[in-house]
Amino acid sequence: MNIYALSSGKGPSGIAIIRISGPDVYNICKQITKLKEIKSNELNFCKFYNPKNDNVIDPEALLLWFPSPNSYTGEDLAELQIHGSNAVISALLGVLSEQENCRLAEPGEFTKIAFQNDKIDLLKAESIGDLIHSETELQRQQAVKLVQGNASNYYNDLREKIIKSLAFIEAKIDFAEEDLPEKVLREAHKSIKEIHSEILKIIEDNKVGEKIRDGFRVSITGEVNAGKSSLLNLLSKREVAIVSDEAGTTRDVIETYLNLDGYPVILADTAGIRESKNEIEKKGISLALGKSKEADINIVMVDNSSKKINKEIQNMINKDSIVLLNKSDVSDKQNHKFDVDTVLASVKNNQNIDQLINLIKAKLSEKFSSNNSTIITRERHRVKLNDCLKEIDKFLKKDPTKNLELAAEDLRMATRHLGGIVGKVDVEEILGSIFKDFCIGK
Ligand SMILES: Nc1nc2c(ncn2[C@@H]2O[C@H](COP(=O)(O)OP(=O)(O)OP(=O)(O)O)[C@@H](O)[C@H]2O)c(=O)[nH]1
Ligand SMILES: [Mg+2]
Repeated sequence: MNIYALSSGKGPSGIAIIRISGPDVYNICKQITKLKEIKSNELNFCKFYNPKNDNVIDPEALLLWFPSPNSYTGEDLAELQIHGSNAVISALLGVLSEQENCRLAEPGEFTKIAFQNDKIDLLKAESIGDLIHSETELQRQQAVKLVQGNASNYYNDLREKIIKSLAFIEAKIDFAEEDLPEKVLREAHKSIKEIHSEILKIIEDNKVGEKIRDGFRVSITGEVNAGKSSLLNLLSKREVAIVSDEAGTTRDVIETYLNLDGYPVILADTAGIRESKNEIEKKGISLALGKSKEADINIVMVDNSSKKINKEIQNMINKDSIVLLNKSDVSDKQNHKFDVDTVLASVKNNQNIDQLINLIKAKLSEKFSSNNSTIITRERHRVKLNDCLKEIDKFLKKDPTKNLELAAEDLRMATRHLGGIVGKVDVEEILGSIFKDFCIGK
């Protein structure tokens, strides 16, 4: 079967790219271009036709032809560069749909075939997905590192180290009579112990990779009427939340995803904290307190002119908070002191908000700094690493010179879990979940 899809974004655009992959791509391309010969790995200047009636679909186009196995999918693959209008795109897609053994690709199918043909491993497939979906600079940088295969090499190396130790133990089992010194077993044990602490180090990372992929959680809490919703609207550059001088306007948690100067952030506006008898408002306040606890950074907002700050608000302030004393346009002398980062600002006049953004960024990068060259970007990797650790734990609890069969089985399981991250085993179950998030044409 041959598959085709629009690989560039939806038109209209200057150029659109349609990809075709499969065993009959060469013939299909000959039919629709009428070229006598198609040169591989270079640009073929051509016209695209509807072979049924010889109508020209695009009079000036380019064809790139990558014969198997040196293509993205590992199959024969062509990239058709055409004028990017909706009409040209749909006419050419229509012609392709009429070719024999040719159907529209499913989301991520080109990458899935690349994986199945051993062109890429699972980590790379996932990271290509991340690169396509990256919205902020930090996400792009993280995806680029993964696409370049640093993490794959790292996991493969670890796995090979375990396999080496496993080989010694198996040798001892198979050649029990022969003279294989016990020292070898102890060394294998030692090497596995080192791997154990390495994996522990990767896991204890404050989930920075996942945060960069999914967004850091920042909450805005504090006094009623302090300007919390105004801040949400200012940072997200649109009217997300209702702003009013009536105290207690916001009740629900309002979340918005934004790119804060390269940092992906899920920003939550919440109900102001005060004594209230209203059941709905009380619920909102309880949600607000919950958000402040689960946030990576909590912006506690207070009106700088406030005489006294509510106890409950004071209790929220900790090392993960930034206090924002708002409405400096009304009173420009700082009226309250705190022993955490504090910014005196005016949301209304957009004054000192850049200082707030810089503080958020500094705090995030401090809290989530990681010396690890390998970062975990998905829960799937974390689960596999934890499973691997469990097996290694079992192994390390055993006497290095006894129960060798059982010890070898622990290590075999450990390599399986580690291999699962890059896709060496247990592949089928995870395939679907990875590729379904891709776009069609990739
Ligand atoms: N003078 C001044 N007024 C502001 C500033 N920021 C917000 N306001 C005003 O303060 C009032 C309350 O703003 P909101 O953004 O609704 O405050 P809130 O904290 O979300 O209020 P609740 O949802 O009721 O808790 C509105 O009238 C805003 O226009 C500021 O920097 N200076
Ligand atoms: Mg509000």
